[in-house]
Amino acid sequence: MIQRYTRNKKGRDFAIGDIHGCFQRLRGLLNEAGFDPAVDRLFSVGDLVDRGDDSEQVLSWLALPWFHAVRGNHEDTAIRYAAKKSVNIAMYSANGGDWFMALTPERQQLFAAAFEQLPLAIEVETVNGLVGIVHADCPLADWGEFRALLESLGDSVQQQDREPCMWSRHRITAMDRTEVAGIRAVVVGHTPLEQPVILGNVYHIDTGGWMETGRFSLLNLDLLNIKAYA
Ligand SMILES: [Mn+2]
Repeated sequence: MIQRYTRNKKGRDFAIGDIHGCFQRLRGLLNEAGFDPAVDRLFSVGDLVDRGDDSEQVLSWLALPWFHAVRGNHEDTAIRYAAKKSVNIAMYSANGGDWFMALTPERQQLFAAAFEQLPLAIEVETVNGLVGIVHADCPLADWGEFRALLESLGDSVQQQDREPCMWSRHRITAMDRTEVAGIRAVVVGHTPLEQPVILGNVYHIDTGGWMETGRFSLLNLDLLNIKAYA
């Protein structure tokens, strides 16, 4: 449920907002950013699929040694759909899930198995301390307590504890600037914004790179600076 990455002493670490099946665009911006797959690492805030044209490429991206992602609500929905748990079909379709529902059951299982490997949270050691990544929000006031919750409960983390990590919009809606204690910064996506928004030490970086008019934001985890890519 939580994965930790030790400091990258050879290259740079970046976080990217929601990709939503726009892997071709992502490839372009990585070239533009001079991303070096030999030494650099890219961390995704989740929501890898749905909406863009390249959702099926997610499996080959997840197999890359320099690409790591947390689980977004779209991956969560795919897992639930493949497991025949209750999913609001109309909403899933409206949110871009048609490609997934059109797959054969075998292919759905293949994607769901890959998504089930994705943790709810990632920790990255950086030059100035630990940075946490979660799709929607850190649901607790202290990152250490959040980590303890994820570690103690493992796969049996209850739905009421998992949901806010992947679905919550409370912090951004309320413009709540309360810092998450016990961590240098927390990086989230989930809510598309015109510009990245930093509330306390929580970086909201989904700038709708998957939208026609949106941009991708690439956050350097050491420097905590953000560059936008059209
Ligand atoms: Mn989302």
